[in-house]
Amino acid sequence: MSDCLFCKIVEGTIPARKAYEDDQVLAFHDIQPQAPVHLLVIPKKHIATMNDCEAEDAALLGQTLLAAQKVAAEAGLAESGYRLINNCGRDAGQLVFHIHWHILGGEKLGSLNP
Ligand code: DGP
Repeated sequence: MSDCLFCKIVEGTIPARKAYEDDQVLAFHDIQPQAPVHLLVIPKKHIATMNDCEAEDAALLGQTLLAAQKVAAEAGLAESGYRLINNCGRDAGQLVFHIHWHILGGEKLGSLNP
């Protein structure tokens, strides 16, 4: 998609510090890290949000999550743990409308429990 920031990172027209890449998935460091380790994992295919996923994307989504597992392990987070977050839409604070998962770790993260 021509005006999508993350598609431009996939194409290489906007630089990013890549952590993982295969034929369908890319992971790179977030430009505004919210934790000592903050990576983004995306399918290369442009899907705007979680709401836009279709049944035909099931394998791609699985591949993206397995890549996230691998990236987290390579970042040294497998034992200590990490948070995997997808923001979907306005109320979640989604800013980039190309589906992505944040990997956050490297410190004890705040509890999500009330
Ligand atoms: P979200 O709010 O879930 O849409 O998160 C978007 C994330 O994308 C946010 O944490 C900052 C990151 N980001 C925005 N622009 C760039 C960029 O040009 N390069 C990189 N590496 N990350 C970016």
